Amino acid sequence: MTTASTTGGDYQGSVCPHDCPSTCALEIEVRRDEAGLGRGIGAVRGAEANSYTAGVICAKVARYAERVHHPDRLTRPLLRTGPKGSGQFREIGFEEALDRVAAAFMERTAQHGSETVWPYYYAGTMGLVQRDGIHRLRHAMGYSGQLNTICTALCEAGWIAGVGKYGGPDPREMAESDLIVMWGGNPVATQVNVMTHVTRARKARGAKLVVVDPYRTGTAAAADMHLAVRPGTDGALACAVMHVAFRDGHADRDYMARLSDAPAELEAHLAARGPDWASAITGLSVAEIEAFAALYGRTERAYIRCGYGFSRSRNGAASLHAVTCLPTVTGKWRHLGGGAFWSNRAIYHWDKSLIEGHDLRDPRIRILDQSRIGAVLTGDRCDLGARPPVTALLIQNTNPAVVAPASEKVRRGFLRDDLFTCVHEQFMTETAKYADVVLPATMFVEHDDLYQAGGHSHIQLGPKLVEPPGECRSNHEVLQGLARRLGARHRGFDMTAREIADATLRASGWPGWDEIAAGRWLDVQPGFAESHFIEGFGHKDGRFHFAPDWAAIGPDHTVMPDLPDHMAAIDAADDDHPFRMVTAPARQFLNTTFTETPGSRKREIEPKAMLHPRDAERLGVADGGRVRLGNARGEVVVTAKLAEGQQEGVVIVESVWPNADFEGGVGINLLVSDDPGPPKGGAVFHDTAVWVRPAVAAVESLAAE
Ligand SMILES: Nc1nc2c(c(=O)[nH]1)N[C@H]1C(S)=C(S)[C@@H](COP(=O)(O)OP(=O)(O)OC[C@H]3O[C@@H](n4cnc5c(=O)[nH]c(N)nc54)[C@H](O)[C@@H]3O)O[C@H]1N2
Ligand SMILES: Nc1nc2c(c(=O)[nH]1)N[C@H]1C(S)=C(S)[C@@H](COP(=O)(O)OP(=O)(O)OC[C@H]3O[C@@H](n4cnc5c(=O)[nH]c(N)nc54)[C@H](O)[C@@H]3O)O[C@H]1N2
Ligand code: SF4
Ligand SMILES: [Mo]
Repeated sequence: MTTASTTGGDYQGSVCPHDCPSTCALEIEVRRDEAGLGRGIGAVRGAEANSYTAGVICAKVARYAERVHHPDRLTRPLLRTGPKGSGQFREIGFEEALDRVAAAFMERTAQHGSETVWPYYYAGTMGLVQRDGIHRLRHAMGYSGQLNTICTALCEAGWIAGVGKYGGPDPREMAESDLIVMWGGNPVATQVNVMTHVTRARKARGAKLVVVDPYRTGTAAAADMHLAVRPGTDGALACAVMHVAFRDGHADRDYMARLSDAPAELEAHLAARGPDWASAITGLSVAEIEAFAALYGRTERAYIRCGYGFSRSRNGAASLHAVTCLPTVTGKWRHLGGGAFWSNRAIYHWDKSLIEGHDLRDPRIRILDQSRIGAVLTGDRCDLGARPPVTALLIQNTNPAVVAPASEKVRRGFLRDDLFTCVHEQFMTETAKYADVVLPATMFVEHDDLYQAGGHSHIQLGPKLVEPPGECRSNHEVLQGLARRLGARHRGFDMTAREIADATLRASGWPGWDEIAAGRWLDVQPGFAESHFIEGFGHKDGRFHFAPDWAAIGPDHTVMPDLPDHMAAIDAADDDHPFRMVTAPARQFLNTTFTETPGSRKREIEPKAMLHPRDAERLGVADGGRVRLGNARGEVVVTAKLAEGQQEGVVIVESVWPNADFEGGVGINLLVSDDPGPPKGGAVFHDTAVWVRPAVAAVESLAAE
């Protein structure tokens, strides 16, 4: 798609590559040289013609030119010259850099076996070829596997437990709902397009928006009702709402008899879980719970949009499952604009064998937990057993030195002398600073890729639009270079990224690249009956499961509740740690991406701890004063910000700021545990008990002594 622009460039179709369920359809202004080659980008806007994006994108991506043309972008391969983490490097050639990486991998493999190399990646780009191609090298070489737990594992477990399939009512149907419940998510900051469809419903139908979130986010501030639960108590709220539905005649018994597994057991189980019970756990008043339950009970077209936030606790999978039970008890899945939604990932039915090299996979190779990178690198026997240590890393699209839990362990791991680390990055992140070899990476406008959307239903293409700066290479090109040197054989290494994308589309039953490009995108939302589970849910018996088979989902299943419940497994506050800390996403950042762009930094200003004014008063802390937060893992110092709209005993630190932006260079994930959330792992970023003290008081009391 090419249209004229007013500022000289032409607009080309693309798609936002970032880890955000909105996966916005973009139009990017391309600046060209005399020969017509794309040399840079100008304005970035949302595609009006895409029915989900509807012309709206977030501010941080609208400013993308400042990221592509950032003066600090990495453009040359670097070799470490100073101590690990010092940031001292010298430039080397790309071929030499790849030679060194391959030699290090071969040398360590000879010493310890192939599992000693851990290709470590995540979702800095969501393009299927550039993100997931690393598995092809992994499988070809027998390198260690990665269990992806840093983001979606707890949601996956909770959703699949009841529904049995990753899909649901078309997210655009929110515009036709009378009640949208945003449960544990903050789309104003994290996926702005949800708000487009909510706004449509409010304008056209007078729809209500209810937000369940421990603090007054931008989304909560815009809501008709904000339920400021204590973190990690959503299961209790969900149970009480179902209790009221049974009590007040809003339960759809015919529906449950037809399409659920254990409605009678559920009703009996919920008898003791009413609003009084839930009030004591959630900290909401009985009146708030009754009001929400009544509104939900009487509204047919009620759409629950599950965010990720409330899953990031030790009981997160149980809580998510409990929430998905609501539309089943009340039969709301049947209605247009009704039901619940988390992710549409199953509707794409990708055949990723070419991208990931499935044919080469050896099931005997160990799989290491991504969120426990600190434990793995510091040799924790829980993770390694009797198998070899990890002595070499290839890292693409992720910044674990900042984003992973228990960051002190991560730091110690990266500092190990016997560890060889190659980081392929766009910027000198804190992870890249620990590397022995840093390789410069392309950005999405500089390489070809294929994208799916978790939060809607479009397959989209992101073609290469501009030439990369300096020597930047795409992930695929780096993998090709390493494969050649390591002797890894697979036809995927001999194809271009676009050829792989095209072949993957066709193998998955979709039209090829050119055909999709001609139509700009492909909307693959299944029809109403399938999306609303009219003929049945995803399990073999076609029923929604109130009593999940947790054992089929993950190894740590014995701790899971038999029926939806408040699972009291959280890091509860106690006398020594009276606050529950949530590290919710900052609006102008995307994880740590955009922490390098001036437009985002100047709006976020600095890391802050949001405290209830009464807590602040009790602590003797003023707005703008410094506070120290701590637990057994350590302490961090941040600026206090007084905030109404959250309960006392709750502290919010919006994230993910670089560690370097905190006093002493230790970031917020120092305090976050790397305990795996059951039943199949998952990082528990919003499940941390801490103490809070005035930061200056400690110094004063020392002085007084
Ligand atoms: N601006 C911005 N956008 C982003 C990101 C970002 O960092 N910044 N990150 C991207 C990524 S990787 C993801 S996965 C998505 C995540 O986007 P979301 O689905 O929005 O999930 P979270 O980021 O975990 O947190 C969302 C909200 O959950 C709330 N929350 C925390 N604990 C609880 C709880 O126990 N109960 C309830 N009810 N709510 C709770 C938090 O206060 C927060 O407001 O966003 C993506 N978009
Ligand atoms: N405290 C706290 N911690 C959190 C969270 C939280 O809510 N609170 N959220 C968690 C969640 S949900 C997630 S998903 C993780 C995400 O954590 P990460 O996956 O580490 O996400 P980013 O920080 O955005 O890092 C992505 C990196 O990929 C790089 N990158 C982008 N595109 C490419 C490319 O094409 N090639 C290469 N080689 N590199 C590229 C970017 O420059 C960036 O540095 O963080 C988690 N950490
Ligand atoms: S809302 Fe999400 S998908 Fe859309 S442009 Fe922003 S980060 Fe990208
Ligand atoms: Mo995420």
